[in-house]
Amino acid sequence: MKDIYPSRRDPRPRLLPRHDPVVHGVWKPSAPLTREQAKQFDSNGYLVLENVFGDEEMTLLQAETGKLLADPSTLESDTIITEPGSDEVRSIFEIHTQNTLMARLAADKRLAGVARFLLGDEVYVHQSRLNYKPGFQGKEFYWHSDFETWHVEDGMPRMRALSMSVLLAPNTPNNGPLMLMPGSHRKYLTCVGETPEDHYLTSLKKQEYGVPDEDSLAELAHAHGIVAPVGDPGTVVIFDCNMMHGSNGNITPFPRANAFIVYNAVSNRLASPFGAKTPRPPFIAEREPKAIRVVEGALG
Ligand SMILES: O=C(O)CCC(=O)C(=O)O
Repeated sequence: MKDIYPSRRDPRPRLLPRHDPVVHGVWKPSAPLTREQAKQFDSNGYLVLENVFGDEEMTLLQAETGKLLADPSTLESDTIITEPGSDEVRSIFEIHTQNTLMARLAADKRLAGVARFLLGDEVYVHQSRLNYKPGFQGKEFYWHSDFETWHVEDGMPRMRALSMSVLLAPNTPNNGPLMLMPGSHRKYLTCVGETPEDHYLTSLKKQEYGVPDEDSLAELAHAHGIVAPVGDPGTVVIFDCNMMHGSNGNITPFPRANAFIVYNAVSNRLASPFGAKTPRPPFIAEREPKAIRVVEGALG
């Protein structure tokens, strides 16, 4: 397969054109987003939906994710990533296959229905994770485009995927909310440096390859600005797979827990990695897509 998004090959970074649409579905009045929301997602590359989940649903989700953190013994040990330099849980991967409520969340029409529309196809969960970012100990996530990594290390062919971050705790200006460069999804920034073998063993704590260079980041930030959407539990932040994003560490006592569900179009299933010898394991990148059966109604 021809690589239209080559990265980690050249000694210098480049800003390449995007060859794929951002909104793949055709808007009609029955779409799960308004025409205005679809346009916003197209031009900004992200969308914030408030009060998607109600208080009772959030209580359930918070209790369940709290249990996962308090007693991770029920989880596959590989899927638990600790913070660099401490035993605090940073991320738990594959939450949608390890927990019934998380599976139900991923299939929920309010998320998966919107993903189906934006991606213009049936969708499956490419990756899911709980990013905990504990008070005082939660470290940053450096700037990156998810697509760059998913393309190079997992073999995702095209830009036809998106992430949904479901806020489980208040995300405030202070506790390391997600930061985005609106509009940065329209160009593809290549990175420098060959991918080492089993890169994921270290990159999930702190990424060192597939990291954009500072000059290009500065150029993007000056051109597009940086936003950091905040919100209460039950808010959902949707962002395109090629959005430049990251977040600061959390030195407040207030944890910032978010569940991320990544949806990919079924037609965009993974090929061989475009820049790594072996693909990453399925708990990070699903290689056998099964279209989600979307479920309607309240969680629980
Ligand atoms: O949780 C965050 O703030 C950012 C997470 C992120 O960018 C990632 O996991 O790829």
